[in-house]
Amino acid sequence: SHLQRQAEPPEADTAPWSEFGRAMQAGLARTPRNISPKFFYDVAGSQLFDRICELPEYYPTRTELGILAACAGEIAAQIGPHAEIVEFGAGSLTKVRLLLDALESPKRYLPIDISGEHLEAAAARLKADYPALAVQPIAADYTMPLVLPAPMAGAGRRVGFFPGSTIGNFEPDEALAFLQLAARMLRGGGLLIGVDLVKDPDRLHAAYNDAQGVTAAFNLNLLRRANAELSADFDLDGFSHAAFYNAPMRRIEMHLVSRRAQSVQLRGEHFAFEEGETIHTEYSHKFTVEGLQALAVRAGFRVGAVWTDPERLFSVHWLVS
Ligand code: AVJ
Repeated sequence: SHLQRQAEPPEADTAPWSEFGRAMQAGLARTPRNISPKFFYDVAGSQLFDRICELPEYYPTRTELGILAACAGEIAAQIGPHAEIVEFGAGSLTKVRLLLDALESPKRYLPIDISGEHLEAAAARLKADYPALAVQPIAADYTMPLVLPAPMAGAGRRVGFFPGSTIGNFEPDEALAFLQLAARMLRGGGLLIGVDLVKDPDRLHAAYNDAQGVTAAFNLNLLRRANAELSADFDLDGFSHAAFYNAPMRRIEMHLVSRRAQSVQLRGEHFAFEEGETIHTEYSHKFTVEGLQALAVRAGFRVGAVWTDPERLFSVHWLVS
């Protein structure tokens, strides 16, 4: 499940106000250039991300699944019976199954995602496997305040689920704002959140510079998408993938680097690139257990249990609201 990873329907270049188009145009006009990682996730980008999750170097997905499987009983005990689970940026709906299987008669599942169509299909499949569970997908941008339906009669705690270290994509102030929003939304319940931990920089570097080049393809897919949806003329061989660990900032940064001086056209506007000039495409912040807990407390949560893997690569936190 990942932040806004679902595809939006491609919009013709005659739709000048598509969100992607506006963001790309504004991002190219800025210095330094940047674009939000949420635009990675068109259909091709979502498929590339699924391949990333399977890579030998990309430990987060399988490590988090391992933690959820190993600690499901303890997690379920914290959450209690008849819970209502609200998932932020629900993707494949695989991780939540581990949770649902462990919970005592979960009452309702409310997956929130901006891509309504994909969400409906995934929710229907889930519903078929959990006939006793009320499944109510919500097509919305969860970084904006939204009103959740009233609790069902007899419902237990309302619990947020935010796995995958998706919070790492946010800038620190955005992460705080999200947690504040979640704390308000989940009052009387809690949040189960997965975050990637600070570790050996070589391990981090390898996870974002895989040998098969899938992460590079995922990054460059943004330019392919701009060409396809916005009639831009990015030369895909003219840019290369760069990902590095910024240790003082505790984050992986991904960029697209111009391999030569060149000009790119987007909707009649020309953007000049010098050799080596970059478009920043993603931050992936890494946390310490204490750092995440301090942020959660600032946002209005009370710190509960935390589960990690034996290598302490990844952590899953129970935050009480
Ligand atoms: C889905 C944001 C958690 O930051 O590790 C994976 C995205 N980018 N490889 C991450 C990603 C490059 C991923 N998140």
